[in-house]
Amino acid sequence: MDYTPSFTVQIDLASGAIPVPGIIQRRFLSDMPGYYADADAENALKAANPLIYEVHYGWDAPKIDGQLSFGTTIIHPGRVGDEFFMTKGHYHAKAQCAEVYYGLSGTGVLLLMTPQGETQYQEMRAGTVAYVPPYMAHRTVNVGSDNFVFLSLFAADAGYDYGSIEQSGFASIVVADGAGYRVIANPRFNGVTR
Ligand code: M6P
Ligand code: ZN
Repeated sequence: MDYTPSFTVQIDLASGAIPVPGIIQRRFLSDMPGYYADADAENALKAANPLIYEVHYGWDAPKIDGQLSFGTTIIHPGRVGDEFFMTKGHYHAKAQCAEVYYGLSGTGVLLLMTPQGETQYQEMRAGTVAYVPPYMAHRTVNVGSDNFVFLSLFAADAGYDYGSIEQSGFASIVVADGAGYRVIANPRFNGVTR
């Protein structure tokens, strides 16, 4: 039996950074064309191409049954038009795999969607544990003026299905409303998603 050695990693709670061994994924606006509802606002930001979010994985988990992946997600503050910076969002390739999020700093909204396009949302801040149920697409949104940082924990072999969300969009979007936010229907959503 090849046992995985035990280990710890230290998360900087304010920044969300996990120092070495770091596997970091960065997503800029150019990595998510057409994801935001306001195409003109997206165009206006094209040259600046802001960094929207980063994922710092805690380790390079073997993608096999029984192993767990975890990492921090750091969504920077900002908007494309009225719509707050957000992750791409995905279903799991093994759609039955659930996931847990734990808020570390800042304020965010977790959007959830069934394959029939029914959405729910949950507000998250430091200390919030959010459960992402099986079969639901999930996307996180930074609705504050600081970084929104959370830990995620999921089956290492859950896999990612990005294509469904890329094509259909999310049925709900999160937009600025004065100093706060509101969750509204996405004008670009185009139906059943998976
Ligand atoms: C969370 C987890 C990760 C995911 C990340 C960014 O940390 O769900 O698995 O990669 O958010 O979201 P996305 O993959 O949709 O861009
Ligand atoms: Zn996931």
